[in-house]
Amino acid sequence: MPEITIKPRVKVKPQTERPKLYKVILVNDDFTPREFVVTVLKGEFKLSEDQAHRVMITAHRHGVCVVAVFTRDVAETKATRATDAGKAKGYPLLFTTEPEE
Ligand code: TYC
Repeated sequence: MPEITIKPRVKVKPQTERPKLYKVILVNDDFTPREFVVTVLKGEFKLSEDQAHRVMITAHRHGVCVVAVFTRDVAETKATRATDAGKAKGYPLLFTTEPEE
C-alpha cells in the first residue's frame, strides 16, 4: 500500500517584524521664543545647533516640521517631555506624534 503524506502548508510569520515607527512633529505658534524652541530640540532630541535651527525655522515658516522618527513609546515620551518643557515656562509649544505611512 503506497503511503500518502500530506505536507501542511502553514504561513510562517517572520519572527523579526520591524516595529511601526512614529514621527515627532513640531507645531508652530506665535508665542514661544525661537531660541527656546532650539534649546528644547537640542536637549530632548539631541539635534545640533544647526539642525535644531533648521527644524525650528521650517515649523515657523510652514506650520509644522518632522523632528525625528522613533518607536511609539520613545516618540510619545519625547513629545510629552518637550511639550512639558514649554509648559513649565508658560509657552504653548507643542510636539505631537503620528504613525509613519
Ligand atoms: N513662531 C515663533 C516665533 O516667531 C517661533 C516658533 C517656531 C515657535 C517654531 C514654535 O514650533 C515653533 N517666536
